[in-house]
Amino acid sequence: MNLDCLAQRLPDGAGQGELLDALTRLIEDADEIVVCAHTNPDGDALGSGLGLSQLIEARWPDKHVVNMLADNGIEVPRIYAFLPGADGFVHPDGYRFIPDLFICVDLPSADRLGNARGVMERSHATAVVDHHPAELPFADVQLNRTSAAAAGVLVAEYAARLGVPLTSAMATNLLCALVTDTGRFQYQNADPEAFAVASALVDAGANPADVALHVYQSFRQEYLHLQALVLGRVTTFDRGRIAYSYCQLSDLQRTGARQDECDGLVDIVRTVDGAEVCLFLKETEGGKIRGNLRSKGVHDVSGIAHAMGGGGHRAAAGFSATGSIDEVLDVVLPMLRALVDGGPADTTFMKALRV
Ligand SMILES: [Mn+2]
Repeated sequence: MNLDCLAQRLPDGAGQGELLDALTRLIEDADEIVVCAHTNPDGDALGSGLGLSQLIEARWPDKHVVNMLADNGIEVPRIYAFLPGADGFVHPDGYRFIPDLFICVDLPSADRLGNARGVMERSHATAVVDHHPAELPFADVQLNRTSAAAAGVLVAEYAARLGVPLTSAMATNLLCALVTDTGRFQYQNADPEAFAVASALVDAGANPADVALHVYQSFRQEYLHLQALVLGRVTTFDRGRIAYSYCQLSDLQRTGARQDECDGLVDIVRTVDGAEVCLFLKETEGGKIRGNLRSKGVHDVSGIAHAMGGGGHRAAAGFSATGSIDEVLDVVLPMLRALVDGGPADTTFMKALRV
């Protein structure tokens, strides 16, 4: 499928064509452009950001486009280091300029910009290209299409609208975005559009086997030992409808696994037969607990993430909380039980735990 076919499949940018044109005007008015995704970047954050910056450079070679990580002092997670352009990210504390345009990708809230928030705030103009449910708009051009399986889908759609042929580098980045956000095309968001875009990306030179090799078949032994610990702790309750597990900082020390390797652990929990909703808790430096929620069916877990001060999609959401893993379980498990049983949640302790 070529880009023309893709443009036909996405005739009006699924209703967002005017916003894409508004984004074009912001880009045309800018010289210095920063593209940045959310803190703790995943495959969609990195892939869609790199794909978008490469698209802008292809269409407007005179623009200076900078890819920024939201956090100071972090590296691109090693499984994503193969992405074309991944070696070119800058950190907020190493960037002294005032951008004409700051584009957030895969980011529903300025809160998740981490250290890059100050760079956005000093930018002359701002834009969002995202597929999370819109929270409070925080940019001049706010494109949130929740039906898109990944932010990378919106970037592919933008390329089609601009009529810019995808390079194999762009296609690889966008395919990584799509593969990871759909859980290898296994989640509920793996819709016809996701497959149509994937087809166009493979046509343009992306190699699915190569993406899979780096992202899913290149784990360090230390990480696999951590996986074994997390697997050993999988617990179900409410007749197996709820499953959870967790990872403590001491587990990292014990196995030698690294914090940035832990993002896929929630997917272990969701493999439990019969589990309708899943929770994975990860203890992080500074006494915070990062929570990942997943729904395998009809339940919408985003409300619980919101109640905990986080956000996300109905089938995949997250939050941060203070307290111990046990304390967070004491708060979130009753909410999950209320969700699957249809009853009211006990949120008595929520305020105390919110960050
Ligand atoms: Mn995403």
